[in-house]
Amino acid sequence: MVEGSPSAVAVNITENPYLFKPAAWTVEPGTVITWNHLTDVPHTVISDPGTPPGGPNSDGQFPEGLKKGDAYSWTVPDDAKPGTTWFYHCRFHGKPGDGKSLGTGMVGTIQVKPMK
Ligand SMILES: [Cu+2]
Repeated sequence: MVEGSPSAVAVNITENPYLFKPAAWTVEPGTVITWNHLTDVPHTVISDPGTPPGGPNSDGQFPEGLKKGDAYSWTVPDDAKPGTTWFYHCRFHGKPGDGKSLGTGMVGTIQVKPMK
């Protein structure tokens, strides 16, 4: 996917307070999501326990967390079903939910567009 195409979206990691911005995206399967790290302290993008397998997890690429200037990209699986929802959190600044609801602190949501 080409950056800037409708199939690519971005989440900025910002400070004061630490946030994923926007905190929620609703996207089509195959969308590339890129988290851009813009603060001075490390952050992570980790799917909450209980969310569907194959969700975002920056630890594979950035085991110590993303640092300033890093970007982590994850592609929504092509076979993801409408309405599939991944709640995620930063393991330094957020608390995961139970897989069915959003956690607290530095958290976000990626949802596959529900059926019309
Ligand atoms: Cu963080």
